[in-house]
Amino acid sequence: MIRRGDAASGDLLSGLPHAGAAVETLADGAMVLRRFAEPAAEELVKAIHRLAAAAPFRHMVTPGGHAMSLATTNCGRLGWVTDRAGYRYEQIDPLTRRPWPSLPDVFHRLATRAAAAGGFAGFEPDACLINRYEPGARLSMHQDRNERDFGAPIVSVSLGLPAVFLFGGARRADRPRRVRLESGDVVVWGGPARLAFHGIEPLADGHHPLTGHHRINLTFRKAG
Ligand code: MD6
Ligand code: FE
Repeated sequence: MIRRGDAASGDLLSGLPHAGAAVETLADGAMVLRRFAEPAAEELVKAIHRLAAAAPFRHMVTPGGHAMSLATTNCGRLGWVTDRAGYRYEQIDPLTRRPWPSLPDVFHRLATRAAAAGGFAGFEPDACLINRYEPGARLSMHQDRNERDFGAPIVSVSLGLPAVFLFGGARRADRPRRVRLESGDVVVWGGPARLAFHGIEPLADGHHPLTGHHRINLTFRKAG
């Protein structure tokens, strides 16, 4: 289903409806808010550069011992980490041994407005995972299940190079849909879709004015 010019997707900077916005339903509880973050994209990328100066991007290691192809950092009270000991949330960045940088206002504003536009009013993120993909980087099919409360949605923001998002069902074997995500697109994801399997196909080479040859994804969660 596509609704053009939905008044629920407000322009982040002016507070006015964003004329280009459209909502595409992926499944019950999951939708793409096309270009919802576009008005804030430059501000978001600037904030990401500041955050990465305090908590650098790094290639985390999976519990199986493989370095991830994408580079990761976090902001917010809790940060998602993986190493040989497993997947979990930590208040302290294991690389810098300091708390993660706090959630910038522009991040918080975007995440809560997108969640509300997607039907999840009252979302209060305490964690933002920042993933940076270069050409060839991918994310294999997984569920997001390290958060305490699956009642809260996830809000996922794409910036820079486009990617193919794989959106499956509650079982790993469910055949996924392929959804192209472009800069400014926001996926909101909760309720009956909260534990759907999903992943990102290997990033195609390219250049984007905002991010050069990278795609950056922000995922906001209520983790604690
Ligand atoms: C990405 N996203 O888009 C990775 N997880 O780079 C995710 O893993 C994800 O987009 C949960 C909900 C939405 C997502
Ligand atoms: Fe995920």
